[in-house]
Amino acid sequence: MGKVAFITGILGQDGSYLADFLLSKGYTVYGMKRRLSHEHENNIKHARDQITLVSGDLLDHTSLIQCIKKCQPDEVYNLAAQSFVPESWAQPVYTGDVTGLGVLRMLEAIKEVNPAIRFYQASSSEMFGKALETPQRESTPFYPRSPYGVAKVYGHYATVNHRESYNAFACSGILFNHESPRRGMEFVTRKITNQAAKISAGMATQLALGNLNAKRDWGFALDYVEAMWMMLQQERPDDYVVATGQTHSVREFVELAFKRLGMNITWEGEGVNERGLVDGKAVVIVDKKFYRPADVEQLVGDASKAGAQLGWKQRTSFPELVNMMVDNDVKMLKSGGS
Ligand code: F7E
Repeated sequence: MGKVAFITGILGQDGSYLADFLLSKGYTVYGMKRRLSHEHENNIKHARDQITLVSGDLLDHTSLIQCIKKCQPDEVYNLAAQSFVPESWAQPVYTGDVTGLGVLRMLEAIKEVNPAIRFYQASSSEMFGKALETPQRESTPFYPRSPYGVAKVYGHYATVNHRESYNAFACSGILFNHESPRRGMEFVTRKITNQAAKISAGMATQLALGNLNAKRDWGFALDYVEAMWMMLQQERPDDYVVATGQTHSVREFVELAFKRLGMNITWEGEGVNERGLVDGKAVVIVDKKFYRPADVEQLVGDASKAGAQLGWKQRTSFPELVNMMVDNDVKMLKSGGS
């Protein structure tokens, strides 16, 4: 009989790709859904009839116990979180509760209902923050720079601690930024590709961004969900960095996205006065409101442990990722989406 997976955050980018991946492997897939006043099931609508959604919330321990009793999963993937870093300064306590303590609630629920369940925790490169070594690997000390990063460190150690205290099969995947056409519009990559597509179609004139110098190790989300699954198929639970090993600035991402649309950007000015010009017109501007109280300036991961032990490798290059996202947004606009 096929295995059963229970995914929190199934309506998000990673959850929906993981559901696709597990369905293709013959899994029965359950997803947790919070009660919201409006439906937002876009990312899974192509596979909606193959996924069972159950009501639950990482803030409600009882709901987690009920979900696990109902779904009886072999594997739990905890991908739900308040995951937008700037929002974590606006809602720091809520972020700590969902993104940090929520992990512990899930681990405790598993321990109570069925300790044999294998658990994956979505840890984040944001835990490295003001990175203490480059590239960052599993042994690199954490230095989070946002309430989100702080909460992720809590979730990470809750996972490690359940493994060490209760012998739980609990893994933490330290994933660097991973993007896709399903990425939320508020994250910088999708914001760029969507607005660039609109500018190219004459539906917008400018793209306003914050820190153009920030550098990230950007991979493709579908490649990364495979690593999550691989971690739970090992003999022993462990923690793994998943990354491409390359870093690019926001400015470079902007250049590549516009290039895909046939627009070459030249830059003038610096800091808040920096502008990206196309044919003498400023299409990219900097707006201070997108700066963060403390930013993570540069991240780049070393995924050699995941390569050696899981056999994981990145399939999609950085330019392929940018082009895929731009092409998707162009197509979406043409078909009447926004
Ligand atoms: O920002 C800079 C911004 O919001 C990337 C989440 O999935 O990955 C993600 O966190 C960089 C930052 O992602 C804008 O200052 C410039 O330095 O796309 P982002 P993130 O904060 O790296 C990690 C691994 C996670 O775990 C998180 O959940 O881009 N930036 N201008 C901007 N960022 C945004 N959002 N908007 C701008 O206008």
